[in-house]
Amino acid sequence: MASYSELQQCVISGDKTRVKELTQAFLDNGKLPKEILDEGLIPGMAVVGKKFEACEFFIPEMLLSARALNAGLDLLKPLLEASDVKPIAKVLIGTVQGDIHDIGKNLVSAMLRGGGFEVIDAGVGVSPDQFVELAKETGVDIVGLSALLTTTMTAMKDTVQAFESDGSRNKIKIMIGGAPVTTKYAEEIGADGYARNASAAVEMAKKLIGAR
Ligand code: B12
Repeated sequence: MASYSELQQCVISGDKTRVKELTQAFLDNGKLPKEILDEGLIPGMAVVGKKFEACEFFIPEMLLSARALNAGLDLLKPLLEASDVKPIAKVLIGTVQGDIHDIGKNLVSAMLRGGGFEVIDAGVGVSPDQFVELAKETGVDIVGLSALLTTTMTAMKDTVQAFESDGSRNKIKIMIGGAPVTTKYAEEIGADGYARNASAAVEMAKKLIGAR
């Protein structure tokens, strides 16, 4: 039986084929999708981030690792999303303006769906006005903002303000997440909550709509 450290290594080396094989093997052996994520895929990607910071990895390596991670996620997503309960609330989620990182957002979407939420995914690079428009069109209860760059975090503040200016801020709850974001930042910009990972995002969403 393969180990989670081998799966981590394959994410780090960007070996898409092997990541897919190992993820499937863990599933065949009865491992839970969430465990495969938390013990294998995500820690592997965390190492990639550290290597990038230490200038040992550059964009091409990061992209290869992201592709490898996605190959595993593709197998896990349907299982994380499998849920036959009636949606408890609607969530609009997107990566903020200027930011194209979407792996974390996609994971949060999958876990929210699995947690019984209906999710409308606005994609990446979503401007404050687009968030406001989409939230209106779809009548969502919660808006989720994702940012992975310190330079795009400020777009979260602009988005909260766009809801304020529009007069629709009191109709929705806003939760934020992404590597550079913190609870303190959520408080500072007037968001309703922050969650550090996809499972915590589901808990936070339930808390925000009072369904816990
Ligand atoms: C993969 C990756 C890329 C890929 C993205 C592929 C894709 N489709 O997403 C590529 C190669 C394209 C890329 C590009 C860039 N990247 Co990049 N990237 C990463 C990397 C290695 C991993 C991110 C990731 O997917 N992590 C795995 C997921 C599962 O974790 P996550 O995103 O954090 O999401 C979890 C939580 O944060 C939370 N969450 C996320 N969103 C939300 C939303 C809500 C509502 C909630 C509640 C929770 C939540 O739940 C998620 C699941 O658990 C990080 C390093 C890191 N450690 O974060 C750098 C990193 C984010 N990138 C970085 C940089 C600098 C860049 C570039 C600017 C590089 C460049 N010079 O061009 C560009 C930016 C392009 C742009 N405009 O956006 C820096 C940011 C530094 C900073 N402080 O701003 C990082 C931190 C690397 C580093 N250590 O320096 N990147």
